[in-house]
Amino acid sequence: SGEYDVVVVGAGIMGSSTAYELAKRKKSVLLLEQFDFLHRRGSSHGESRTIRLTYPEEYYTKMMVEAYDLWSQAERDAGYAVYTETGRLDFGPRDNPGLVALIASLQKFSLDHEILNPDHVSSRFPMVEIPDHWVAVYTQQGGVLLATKAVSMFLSLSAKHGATLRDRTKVLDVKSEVDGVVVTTSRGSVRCGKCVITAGSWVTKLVKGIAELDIPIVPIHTTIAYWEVDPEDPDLYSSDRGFPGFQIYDELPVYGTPSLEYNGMIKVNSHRGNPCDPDTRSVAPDHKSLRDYVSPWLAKIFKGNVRHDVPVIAEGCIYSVTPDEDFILDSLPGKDSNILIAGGFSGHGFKMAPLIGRIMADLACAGSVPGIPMEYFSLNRFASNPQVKEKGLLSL
Ligand code: PYC
Repeated sequence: SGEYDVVVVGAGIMGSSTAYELAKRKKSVLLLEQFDFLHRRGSSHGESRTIRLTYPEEYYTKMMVEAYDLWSQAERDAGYAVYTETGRLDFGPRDNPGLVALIASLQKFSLDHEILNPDHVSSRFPMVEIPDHWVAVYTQQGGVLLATKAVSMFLSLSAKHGATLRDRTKVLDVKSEVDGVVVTTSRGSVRCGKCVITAGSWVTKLVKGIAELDIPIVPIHTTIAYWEVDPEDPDLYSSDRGFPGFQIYDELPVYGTPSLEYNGMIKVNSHRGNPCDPDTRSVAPDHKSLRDYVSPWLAKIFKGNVRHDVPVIAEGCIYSVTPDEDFILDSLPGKDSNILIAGGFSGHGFKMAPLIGRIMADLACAGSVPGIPMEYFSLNRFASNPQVKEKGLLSL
């Protein structure tokens, strides 16, 4: 047992970056993880995540400008890199609303980009072919974050700045008292001023137990897949040959990254997934969804250069999805206001991790967050608007 300014529950990318930011501000911080640090059962593990400025929503584009800066600061503090710039190509039908909005966001903030027609795409990226009525947007500032290395970086930085880190410690209960919070774990209980819950797919179960509140986050089982490039030219889709991270804007988004972590393979996945229970799901890859949603795109845009019937490596992962795919960054209502949650990252939050750390540290330390439109991330947006816009990208 002990006393801390803040206990952070869940040591994935969001918990570790929040602990880092709080520790840098000289708060006493305890970071708890139910499994081993860097485990593979949640949403933070693996080789890579995409990072991009390109968002249809202006607020995310603006947030990414700050997030990029915070990634660089953390890398400087650590003394090594987790980001590789590969460039980024977003493409789809000319009138796709997401693509149209994304271009408008880039223009609004005067961020460098190039609009490319299909001929430009073929001459600039000879390994890619897009249909005639499509358009592409290229941004140099885009690429790949090494995922497990990034979590490890924030864990090390948290410890370096004084945080206490404890894994194999399951949180059993979080209870509000008049002047703080008591966190009961499988290894005893601890008091704190604030408790920040960054438990990914486990947020819903934890909060239900704490406050009898149904938070609308649905865990989705997804599959990460690596596909073999023609062995005659295995570097064709490497960033050394100019191949960028990409996303296809179509009914079902498909995205990918160049060969970085494994020679001769590219990572291409869909946003498709099915609801799951994070405690009991099978971690097996969903080969049917890869066959149905990814293989046809590989055949279409990669000119037969990528073996598209079956991936070489495939692994399950989890998204924790809100109905509008915006995050939840808020305190619990009423007497539980010293308990904060950061969740519902909906498959696109990793790239913003250091900014989420900054936001949660502001919320915990000052109760307000300068420069961020927090109304998009409030808990009560669901209560006040039961018709909250459903993006419906996932098979919820
Ligand atoms: O936000 O770029 C993204 C992304 C790719 C895969 C999942 N999310």
